[in-house]
Amino acid sequence: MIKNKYVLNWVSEVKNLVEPNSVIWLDGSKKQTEELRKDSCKSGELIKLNENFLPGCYLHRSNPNDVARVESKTFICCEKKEDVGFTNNWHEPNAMLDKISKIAKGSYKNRKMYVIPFSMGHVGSKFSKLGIEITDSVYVALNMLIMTRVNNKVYEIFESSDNNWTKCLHCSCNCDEDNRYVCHFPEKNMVFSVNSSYGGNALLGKKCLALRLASYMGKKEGWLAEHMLILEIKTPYIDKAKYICAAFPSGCGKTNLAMLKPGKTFEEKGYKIKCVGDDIAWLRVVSNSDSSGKILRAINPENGFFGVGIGTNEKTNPNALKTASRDTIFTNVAYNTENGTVWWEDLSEKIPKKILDWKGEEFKKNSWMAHPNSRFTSPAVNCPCLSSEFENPDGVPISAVIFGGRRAKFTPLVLQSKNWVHGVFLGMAMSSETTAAASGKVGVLRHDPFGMIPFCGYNIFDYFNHWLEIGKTLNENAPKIFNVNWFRTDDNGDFIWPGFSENLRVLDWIIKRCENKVSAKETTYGFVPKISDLNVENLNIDEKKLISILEDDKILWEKEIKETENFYEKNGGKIPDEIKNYSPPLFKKSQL
Ligand code: SAT
Ligand code: MN
Repeated sequence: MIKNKYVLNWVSEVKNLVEPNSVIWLDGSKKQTEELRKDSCKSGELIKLNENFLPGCYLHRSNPNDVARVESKTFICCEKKEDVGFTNNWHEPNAMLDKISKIAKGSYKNRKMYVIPFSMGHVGSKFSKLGIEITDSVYVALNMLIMTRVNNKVYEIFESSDNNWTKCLHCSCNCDEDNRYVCHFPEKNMVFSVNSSYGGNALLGKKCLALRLASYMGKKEGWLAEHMLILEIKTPYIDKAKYICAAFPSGCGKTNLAMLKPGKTFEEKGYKIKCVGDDIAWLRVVSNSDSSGKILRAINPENGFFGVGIGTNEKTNPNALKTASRDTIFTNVAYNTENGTVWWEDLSEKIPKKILDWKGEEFKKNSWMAHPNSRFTSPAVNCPCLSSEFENPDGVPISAVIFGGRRAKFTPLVLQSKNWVHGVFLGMAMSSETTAAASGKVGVLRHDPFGMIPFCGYNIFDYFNHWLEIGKTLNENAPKIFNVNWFRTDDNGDFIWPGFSENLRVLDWIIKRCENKVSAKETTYGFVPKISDLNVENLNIDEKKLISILEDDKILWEKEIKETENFYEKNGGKIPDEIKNYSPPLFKKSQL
């Protein structure tokens, strides 16, 4: 137990509200975790999988109404409505607190209350933040033990942390969709979530703390919390590893890119990719060790992966499959009853003979066996390509930032911005087709600036200005900014670019650009590769189609710029003047 009086007061306040029959403090120890796993199998919340094939692995089936984030039920509750901007739902904090406290009142009756002190980031690092999650769900508790750092060192550091930590309260209640709320109180440094036990709504260290609240803290304290993977890349032409951050909306392949396994052609040449993070990056401007100005360094605040099952297989992401082969909780995947393992569409060509779908029901034709947003929760240490820098409390130096989205018909395979300001515009202009990670229609094009539309916890126009400010402090050491699009399709609707391990060819060009090892074709709206500079050795791709996705289409950009400008104006804001006045002027009427 922690003796910090602020912690004890809050835990006792929550206990009085939710009225559990017992309180258990989680310490991350093997023994205690094993007890929780046993309890959860007894209660039916988890199913133990075959120890011979999937050691330490479990299957969880959620309530079928609770399978994704619910953006319509996600609120930022702060004093002034204008502080949250048009991308968030706002609510007055005290009224919301009253409303959800009523829902939570007595909801732990006959249940256990798990208290989980955790650290996002390395315990004690200047990058890190502390939190305490209270939950009545053993499933949520076990996921938190994987996704965050929970150990004795966290307990120690809490003793000298006064009130500097985030209160995270989760109540399963009865999973009532109409009374589901995920509420953030930035001014109170608190998250309160009721009636959902799905990852993004219930593992409160993740999207709630590490993105929505952290982005708000970052704005106040001068750093960035981003929906970004972090990868390490070694190439034969540079001695030191380089680090890249990449922002994509949920379900666009961040985990696959972060764990990319180079194909034979590149592996033999000495290319290596290591993973530092697959979903969230916290970035700070720090002095360079050789005192040559300021650089941007990033950590992954998480301690595990919450990856999408469907789409993960030997070809797309063998490293993720290995990562999820032990000590993993699978959620809403199909169950192979013959051998006690799991399955999802595309995992193997053959559908196992005896199989139950994600709801635990018999196979039905034309229906999903695994839910499209089925997930695996695995410890980072399981990852065969985890970077040794994952544990560096000072983070890694970032050379390039990539923005990307799913765009069937627009934005080239890769485009380099002309400078930081133009790069911020590329982040602002990001749009992507929606995926199953959030409830709602899939495949609809929506604006998703910086992949942060569901996660920026404050006014997005202030966020854009914050990015511009960060750029000023970095000056000539600022990472280069790129935009990528793996998802262009031809007239038959087939993907033109093969993606997955072949994306290394694009990363290679990006690193060469950062190292001034290659020139580029300059267009009005950025730099694109000359066809001779993109390594397409052993790649079976139609040259005409390749040329079509390397082209930067001026007319389409002009339409896109106008559309982006209208979108922001319609929502009561504008593109910052600094971007509009950027030379060559992006928004000059004469160009439109
Ligand atoms: O929000 S989750 O953590 O559940 C996954 C995602 O949407 O990125
Ligand atoms: Mn994500």
